[in-house]
Amino acid sequence: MMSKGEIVLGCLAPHPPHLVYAENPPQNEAYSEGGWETLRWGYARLARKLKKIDYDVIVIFTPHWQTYIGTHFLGLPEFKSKSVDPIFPNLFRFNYDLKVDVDLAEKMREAADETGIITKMMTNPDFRVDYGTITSCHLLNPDWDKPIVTISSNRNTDYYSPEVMIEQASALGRACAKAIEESGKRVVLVSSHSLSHRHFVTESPLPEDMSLEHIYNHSQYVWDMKIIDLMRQGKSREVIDIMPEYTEQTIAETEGGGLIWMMAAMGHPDYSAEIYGYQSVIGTGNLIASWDPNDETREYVL
Ligand code: 2X7
Ligand code: FE2
Repeated sequence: MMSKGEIVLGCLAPHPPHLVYAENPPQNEAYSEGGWETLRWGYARLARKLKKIDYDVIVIFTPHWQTYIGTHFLGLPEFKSKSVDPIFPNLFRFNYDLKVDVDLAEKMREAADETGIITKMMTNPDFRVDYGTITSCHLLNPDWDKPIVTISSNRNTDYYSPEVMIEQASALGRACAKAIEESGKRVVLVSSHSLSHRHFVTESPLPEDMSLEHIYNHSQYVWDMKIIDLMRQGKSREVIDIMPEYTEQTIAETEGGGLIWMMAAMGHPDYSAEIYGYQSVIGTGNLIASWDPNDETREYVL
């Protein structure tokens, strides 16, 4: 009998395109002099941990693939194109060629459908994968040697309320966890987003000029620290409970449902999150963190 599949790690992986720009990978057309090292070095450390973990596929939830009717899943074995950030085309024009685990995507779609969630597979070969998926996946696994599945963000917060988002994204998380278990695969979950999200509306002449980078305001910083403190203490349920107020006060990118989805899929961990770094990008708050269900490999990073 096939052994049960499992979630081997959950990652909170912010996706400012600035971080890819700062790395100067060959896939990106723009050129930079660096920047945002606290986040990039944190990502590099988490990427090294991932290299030591035995896993089959990365499943990533992104707020930059926004769907208004249901939840969509990448549904073709390969997507190849150029992803251009609509706000920062000066920083991010990334040539990607990525592989999808369609079998797992279909299983997750079916499990979600069984619980009454509206779902769809994305089977348009010309579909352009969003920069959230590409940025988080590139920084976690620059070798791109694992298949991925991207899950869209159904706009429950905008359309209904933050409370409805908690209900819907949690149901989706539980359905994905069930499908993963039945698949027999070892899966890394990724919730791709920043925390607080008020940001500057003008860009400095040199985007990577770190003398101009700082959090947008102090309240935003205090809220982010509150969330990080709860994560350190293993209080993931409390993080979800205060999320409606947090999201409203800081316009946080948690509104997309990614963290809610991941915490529900992982059964709301009561162990400490591993913290890899926190830094502002054009004034937004960005945290890299992971949840390692394995007591033997879980680390106290920062
Ligand atoms: O999508 C983003 C983001 N979440 C944060 C900062 C800057 C740009 O893009
Ligand atoms: Fe974003």
